[in-house]
Amino acid sequence: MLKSGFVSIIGNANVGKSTLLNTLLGEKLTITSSKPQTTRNTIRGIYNDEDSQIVFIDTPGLHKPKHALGEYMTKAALRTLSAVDLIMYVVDATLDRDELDDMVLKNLRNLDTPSILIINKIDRVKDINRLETYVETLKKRHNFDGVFAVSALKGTYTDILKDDIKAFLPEGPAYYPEHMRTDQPEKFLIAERIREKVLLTTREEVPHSVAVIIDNIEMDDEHTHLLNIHGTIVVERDSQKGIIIGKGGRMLKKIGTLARKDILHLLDTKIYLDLHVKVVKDWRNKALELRNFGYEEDPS
Ligand SMILES: Nc1nc2c(ncn2[C@@H]2O[C@H](COP(=O)(O)OP(=O)(O)O)[C@@H](O)[C@H]2O)c(=O)[nH]1
Ligand SMILES: [Mg+2]
Repeated sequence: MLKSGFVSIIGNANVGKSTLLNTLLGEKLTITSSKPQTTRNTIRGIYNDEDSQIVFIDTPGLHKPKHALGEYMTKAALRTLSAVDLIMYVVDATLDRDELDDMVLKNLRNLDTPSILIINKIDRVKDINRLETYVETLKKRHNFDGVFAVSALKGTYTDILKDDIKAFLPEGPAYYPEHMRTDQPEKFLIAERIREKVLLTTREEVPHSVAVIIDNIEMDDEHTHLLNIHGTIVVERDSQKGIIIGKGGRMLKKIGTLARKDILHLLDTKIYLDLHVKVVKDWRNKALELRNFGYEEDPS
């Protein structure tokens, strides 16, 4: 019998939720970065093997909302919790407290859903006593159904974790066809790869001010099998547009080159990537723009 179910990955920004998802899936699905609030949408990553299908739900990090975008992200994260089979609460092993633990653990207490504590980044732990104290505090605040220490980045103990996750799942049907990797359309995955390269190459407020839209994807012609992708990088201010384009267009070229390589692996096909930069003033606070850029209310 197949074991199947839904598993939510929650926790503060930057603790390694998306990295853990990619490692558990065995491939890069969601983008990651050292900048907080990299993940903006709820993304499903589907894991299949002979005896299980696990649908992981990667959520934006929970945090105190500052923008309309931030509010959307926190709501999206909390809404997924009541309907899943297991909640994975991820913390960073190198920290000894997390300002959101209180808020999150309070929410977990009111749910019937089983939850496990994942202590991530153990490859970076220097003070084991401090970590033990932190874990004890968390365990006192919430009665977790399991505690796991892993390194998502290095893949340490993540296979054991996967087996234990399966043990929490009921017997059930496959919810998605076996070849499906995610519920997100290809356009979204492509746009995210481009946004990841912007995050990688820019600093301060620029990463947070960027949205990427794919305007058009078309096959060049049947013989070359070259996929033409036209995308727009949206920013909030003229000065940010200048930064993204760079001197003599150098920055945009760099972003394009990095993104093209990555998308080539994603789609396994040759591509031509054409990128433009556009200013939409204050888009993060405008409901209509949020919808246009793909951050709409999730109906589920
Ligand atoms: N050293 C170390 N770094 C990690 C680990 N997991 C994630 N990271 C890094 O932490 C940062 C945030 O990761 P990300 O997955 O985007 O976090 P998210 O915001 O929780 O989704 C990135 O720079 C990752 O490379 C880990 O196990 N060890
Ligand atoms: Mg993330």
